[in-house]
Parts: sequence; structure tokens; C-alpha cells
Amino acid sequence: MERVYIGLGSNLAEPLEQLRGALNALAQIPQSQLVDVSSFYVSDPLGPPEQPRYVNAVAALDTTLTPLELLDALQAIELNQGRQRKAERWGPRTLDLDILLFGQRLLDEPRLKVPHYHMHARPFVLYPLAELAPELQLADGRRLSELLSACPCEGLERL
Ligand code: A4P
Ligand code: MG
Repeated sequence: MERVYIGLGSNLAEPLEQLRGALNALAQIPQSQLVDVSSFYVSDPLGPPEQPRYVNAVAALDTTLTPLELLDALQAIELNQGRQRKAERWGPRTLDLDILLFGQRLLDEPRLKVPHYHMHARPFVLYPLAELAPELQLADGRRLSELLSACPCEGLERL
């Protein structure tokens, strides 16, 4: 079993319901157990400013799937919840599921970079993650507490 942290985000089509649906789906992934979920947070959009605010959360999942098998399962959940992939970078979406951390692995594959390449700069990832694992140390040696002190809690509200 490896402990995986997954970032959930939505800013279209009833974001709270999108996250609830995603958590139900995460609990059904084979060879896996959903072990913990952070509070839900409302966050200012990162990217084009003329889009709704997001609802974000982080979930902890224990799994014996390989990283790419898990990515396939997450992308199937995104598609099932009406996700359309558009060209616009960081544009609005019904559901985004990002693999933040996968055990102590460092992955640099075309389809999968872990730790997630931009998590260190995202308060809507770091603060919910800290609820679940305040003492966390990333596979590359960075401590979550250090990342948090460099990332102001701006535009983030706990629901
Ligand atoms: N991919 C590579 N590494 C990973 C990983 N660790 N987890 C690949 C998941 N996927 C990973 O993702 C594009 C490709 O990244 C996937 O096919 C996968 O093989 P995508 O979900 O199709 O596209 P995207 O999400 O639009 O791109 P990107 O750059 O991953 O965007 P982000 O980083 O997910 O940002 N503002 C707020 N407040 N809250 C948010 O949640 N989210 C985004 C999206 C922008 N602004 C936001 C939020
Ligand atoms: Mg994504």
C-alpha cells in the first residue's frame, strides 16, 4: 500500500456537488481505500481571472494501483463528471483531480509528474493537505511546513 494525496477542484456546475460526487467515486476505486478528506475551501481562481471561484479539497487514498493506473481511474472520474479538456490554460472546469504525492515516489513521465509541479505555490493545495498531514515531508526533501510558510493563505476560505 502506498499513501497518495489527491487534489480536488471545481468551479463549474455546482462545485460542492462535484466534489461530493468525486469523493464517492474515489471511494469506489479498486485496490484502494479512501482514508481521509480535508475540509472544503473556497479559493480565488489561479489563471484567467474572469472565472468563478473554486471549491478545493485534498483526499488521502491508500492504494496498490500503479501511478498510471490511478491516473487512468482519476481521469475516468473527471470525464464521467462532464469534464471537457479545453485549450485555455488553467481555465474553468467541472472537476480536476490531480495526484499531488504518491508515496515517496518522484515521477517524471510524459503523463505524470509527481510531486505535482505547482503544488508548492498553491494555498488551496497546501492548507488542506496540512490538515491531513502537517508533518509531511515530500520525496524531494521539502517539508510541507516550509512550503506553507512561503505560501500566504490568500484568497482562501474554509467552508
Ligand atoms: N499530469 C501530469 N502530472 C499530473 C499529476 N500529478 N496529476 C498530466 C494529474 N495529472 C497530471 O491535465 C493535463 C495533463 O497533466 C493530464 O492529461 C495528465 O496526464 P488536465 O487535468 O487535463 O489539465 P489541467 O488541469 O487544465 O492542466 P494543469 O496544468 O494540470 O492545471 P492544474 O495545475 O490542474 O490547474 N484555481 C483554484 N483556485 N483552484 C484550482 O483547483 N485549478 C487549476 C488547474 C487552475 N486554477 C485553479 C485551480
Ligand atoms: Mg489537472
